[in-house]
Amino acid sequence: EKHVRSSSSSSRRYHGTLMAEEAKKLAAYAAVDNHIQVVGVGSGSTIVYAVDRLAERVRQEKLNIVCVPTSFQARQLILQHGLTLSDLDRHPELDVAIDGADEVDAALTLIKGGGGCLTQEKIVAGCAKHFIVIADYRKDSKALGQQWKKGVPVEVIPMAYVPVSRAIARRFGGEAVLRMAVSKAGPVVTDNSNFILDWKFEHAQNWKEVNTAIKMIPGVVETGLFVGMAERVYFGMEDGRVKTR
Ligand code: ABF
Repeated sequence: EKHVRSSSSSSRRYHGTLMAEEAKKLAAYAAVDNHIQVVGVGSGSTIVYAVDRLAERVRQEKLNIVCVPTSFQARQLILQHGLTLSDLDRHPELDVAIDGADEVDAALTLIKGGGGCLTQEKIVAGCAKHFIVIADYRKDSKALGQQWKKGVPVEVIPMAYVPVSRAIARRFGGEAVLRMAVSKAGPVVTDNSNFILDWKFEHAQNWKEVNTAIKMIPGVVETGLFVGMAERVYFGMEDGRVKTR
């Protein structure tokens, strides 16, 4: 009887414990879902300030943040700031990605990849619920090409850089030039072990179509045209204001 009683009371306790555990789990999940932010961290010189600010807020407000890098540089930044490093395996859905740009037009079409990290930047931005761009006033443009004169970066598989360069020029005009290292000792090699062509286009185009068409050329990994991805851009202005679009 004792055994039965104890078993029934232990089964009640067990049942109670289970309920409590479920309740704990509910509370924990709600907190994590509401408060852990998964943040994509872009590349370049502007993003350094964003990571400074993020790290400051993490310290001050004890924010629970996990960071997914877009490049080796971003990974180093995250680690140097003591932020939690993650990846798309563990966090394939990001709350927000923040990144710089080389040029932003009136429709929020971007040229990116001046730093050579366009492919991972586009992957991470594509996984984010919100993609936010940060730039100084020099990147603000009515139409692509008015401010950024170095062309659209295109990441290519090394063996294909000549045929891809020819195909782009033949089809869209202009010239697609292999990006060389500053030392001129050889081509720039991306984080993905590929080369970069800088396509110096001659006139404005339908960027959505051009982006799709270039991506279809065998050997092209990704283009630095970000069409319909940016949700908002913050420009730091010369007069100390912040302009958003
Ligand atoms: C990356 O860094 C790029 O795609 C872009 O080329 C560059 C912008 O750098 P910065 O913030 O230094 O102008 O975001």
